Amino acid sequence: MKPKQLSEATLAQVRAAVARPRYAREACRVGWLHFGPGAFHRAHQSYYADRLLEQDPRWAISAVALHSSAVRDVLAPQNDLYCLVELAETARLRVIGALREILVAPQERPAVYARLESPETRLVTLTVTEKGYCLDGDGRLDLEHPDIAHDLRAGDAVRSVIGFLAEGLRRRRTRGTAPFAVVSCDNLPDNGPTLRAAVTAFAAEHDPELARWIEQEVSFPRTMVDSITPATDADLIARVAAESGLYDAWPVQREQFTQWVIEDVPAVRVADWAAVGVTLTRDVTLYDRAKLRVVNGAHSALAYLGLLRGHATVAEAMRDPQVARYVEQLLREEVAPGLPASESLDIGSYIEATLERFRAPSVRHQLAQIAWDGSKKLPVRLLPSVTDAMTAGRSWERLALALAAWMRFVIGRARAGGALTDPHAERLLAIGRACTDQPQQDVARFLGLEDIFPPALAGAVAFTTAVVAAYRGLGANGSLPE
Ligand code: CS2
Repeated sequence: MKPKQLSEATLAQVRAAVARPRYAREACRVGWLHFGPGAFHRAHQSYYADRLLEQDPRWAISAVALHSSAVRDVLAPQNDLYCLVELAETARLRVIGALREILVAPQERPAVYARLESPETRLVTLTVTEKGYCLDGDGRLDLEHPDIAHDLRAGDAVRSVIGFLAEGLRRRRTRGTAPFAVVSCDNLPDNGPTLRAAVTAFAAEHDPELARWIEQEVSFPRTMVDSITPATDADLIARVAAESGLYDAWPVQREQFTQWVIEDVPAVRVADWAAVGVTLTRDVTLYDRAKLRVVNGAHSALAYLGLLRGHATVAEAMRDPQVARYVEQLLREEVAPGLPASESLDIGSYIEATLERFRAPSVRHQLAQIAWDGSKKLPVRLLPSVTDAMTAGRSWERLALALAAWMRFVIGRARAGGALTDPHAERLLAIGRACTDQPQQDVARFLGLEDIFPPALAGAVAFTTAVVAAYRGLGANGSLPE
């Protein structure tokens, strides 16, 4: 018999081992607006909100989906309740009650603006992935990006998160309402300042006064977010039904480890973050760099190399001794020397802990999921380590190998006639099809993509030579040079 579906009405029937909201949901108020209610948000920021709500009813979340209505539609019969599975040898299940509503922006703009304007909204967070920021190759707002070009002419009928933030802030300023803090939770270096610059640039196109106000009055703290969140699959749905006794149509899962570091500015000191395990600190840059280069850099390297070698998950790739050795050397010898020594973060231990997380057999993290959007990920995860190594005259063969593995991966997809999830998919697949296994020419085709490889780097002979050598050594099936 199919179990009953999770909802307010059935919540009391969930098995005792499953944690559930220890607060009255109906008494909670929305103080937090979030753009992008994907799995990462539901496994990370919503979990922290759920814990904040145990002591403070102001932190229920209104979540805004920018494009698809899928999350809203699936969670509606569940009153926006869903199960979070914390993966470990013995998994822990928790019903999260922090989502108060899910709005689908193109259909519900007035409701989105009402939340953006409300004085009760003190915090706006984002998980819209790298591409959601509509940046150019230099990390600045791309005014020619189709969504931005559209939004600049759209009045308040915008579709990008940048457009919503600028219009929401304009309305608050007009009404004399204090601004909210805007917290980017995406894997971008200097995510706060980058977002501030993008929103300010957008506003400046119509209203330089507004741009100045945003620049001076609105806080965009930097953050570092970390928790490995494999996509939901049928196994997870079945597991939740079996272990909770209720059917959840869209549960989420993540490793047990979770971290959130936010830059300590007055505008975020509105909640008791310490009580729920969130770190506020003056200097996030250190954590942010280490996270992007170590965790995300290694992930992307593992994804492309692992897929070429026929592996499906991170843990499986880590059981391949050659891959495991490669990643460890990549991190210890080529990435770590580019990170500043610090008393608050020991890079050696950080690397050790990261590799341990990658090895965890309970976390089935698909390499194909990490391989998405390579054109947006490589420039922030791997190229900064390359530039540092080149400047310091250190070797960076393994970083070059990761870039070459990405090229081989794209070529493989193109030849197989397969799809590629990437904002530059069409251009990449065309390049992949044009490649003829001549290392010099193949690599040159990729390095010509200025959005990914800054011309100053791609034009450096030392850079090209190293990537060509790595590409030649790698082979089409990811065989590693001894
Ligand atoms: C991963 C990240 O999919 C990816 O590109 O590298 O989602 C990674 O799992 C998280 O950033 C970990 O915090």
